[in-house]
Amino acid sequence: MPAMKLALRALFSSLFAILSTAVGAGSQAAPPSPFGPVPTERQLRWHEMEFYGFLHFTVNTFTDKEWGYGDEDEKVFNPTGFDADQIVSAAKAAGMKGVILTAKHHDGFCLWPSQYTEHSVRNSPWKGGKGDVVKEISASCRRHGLKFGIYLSPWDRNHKDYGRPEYLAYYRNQLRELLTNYGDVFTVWFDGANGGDGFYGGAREKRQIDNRTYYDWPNTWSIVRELMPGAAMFSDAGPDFRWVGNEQGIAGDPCWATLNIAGRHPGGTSANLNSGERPGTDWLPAECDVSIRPGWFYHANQDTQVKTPRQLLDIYYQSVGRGACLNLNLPPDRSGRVHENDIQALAEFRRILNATFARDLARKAKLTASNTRGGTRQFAPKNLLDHRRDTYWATDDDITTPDLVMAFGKPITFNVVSLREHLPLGQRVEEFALDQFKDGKWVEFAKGSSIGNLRLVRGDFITTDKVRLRITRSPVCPAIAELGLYAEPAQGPGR
Ligand code: FUL
Repeated sequence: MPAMKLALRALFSSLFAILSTAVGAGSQAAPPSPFGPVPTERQLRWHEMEFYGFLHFTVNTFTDKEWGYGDEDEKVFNPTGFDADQIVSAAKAAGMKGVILTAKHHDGFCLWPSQYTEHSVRNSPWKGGKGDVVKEISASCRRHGLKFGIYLSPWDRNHKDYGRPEYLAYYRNQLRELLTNYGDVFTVWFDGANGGDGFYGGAREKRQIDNRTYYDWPNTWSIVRELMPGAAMFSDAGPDFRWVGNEQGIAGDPCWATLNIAGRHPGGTSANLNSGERPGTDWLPAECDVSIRPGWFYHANQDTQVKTPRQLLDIYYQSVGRGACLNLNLPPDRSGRVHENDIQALAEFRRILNATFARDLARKAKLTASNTRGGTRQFAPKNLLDHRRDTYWATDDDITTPDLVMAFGKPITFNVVSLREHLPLGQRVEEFALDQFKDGKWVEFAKGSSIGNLRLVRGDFITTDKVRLRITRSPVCPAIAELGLYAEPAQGPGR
């Protein structure tokens, strides 16, 4: 009998070898070539943030203004119970991964004791002139595991030299202070509002600047690169991420991560910032900035106008869910804390998001793709379910419109589909469609175009035992990192 056993074993092992070659198990295939502009490491880290917050806080909080003229007495800045941990905890509880503080807004008042001006917290009664908001917020971020970013307004309505070359030296000195004394900074936010009337050291006049040339941005950006190489820089035109073109927090559909950067500059045209441009010469993804209240700064008369949890959710789906990052402003009040109404709205918003994304209903699906690159495990559809950005399903180079079927074995009910591309290979897919298996046939329930960092398709509830993804237009083979299905929890009536 041993001879028979040996023969059987030989037969099985050759059968196994044939099968392995057929499905390509264990074999390797080269990854797809990148398509178009691709993100830098710095941009990839920024994409992973997805949701962070602004903190607009300065003399305006106490004068009830949105834009201070620049002649405010430092003594007006006097929060009665400033609590950095309360502010940062509010951001953290909302699910934010970082906060960006207005270290200096257009009024020129500095929230840190800058050695280059008297117009700062040092001359305010707060903490007897010994306070430093930048220090307290950045330290609290470190304690709570949030990243810290700065907003340093280029337009300065207080400074006597604004509009002249001397002001640039002042601005850059302040940037250096902020980037050397307060630990790690994940982003520097360069605002585009420019020029006009102001105090300007007592001149009280109108100063117009040419925002294409005055700021000499490349030399300011190089300071950030030198002192904080990991920081991603924002402006209307990058260099690392762009404004989305509105202050409602809504990205376009589509919202491409690419843009033609030639001829653009901070404070310049907002054409196509909402949708991005395809083809585009540069990877320049969008940030959606919006305030939780009508104003950027706290105004007591807006306490009843805090966005509702449902409004915040709609914004989330139209920003993060369209491949952008969401920068949601939480303005501290005159006590120096985030108001209770804002905290409550954020808590319910977070509860709903957590309940939605706690369980990926596709995680046990059986996946069948019309093609897998090289037939290898390395690019197999199961990579779609592991919630990792670095593994992905890809097809052979000549297969640009593949299908993928997810079978659940029993009906599942969902109303949100998530898709993510593997960004290091560029933004590839141009159109996709989703089908449900209904009454014995495939029925389309959604279609879309840009995917990029994330695409959340949110619609009516669907119950089905099979879902199909069709890539319907792509210039190259797709590289998809994630495909998930989720169900929003039931919500009460009203908004
Ligand atoms: C704008 C500013 O003028 C607003 O005050 C606010 O800071 C917003 C985020 O950016 O350009």
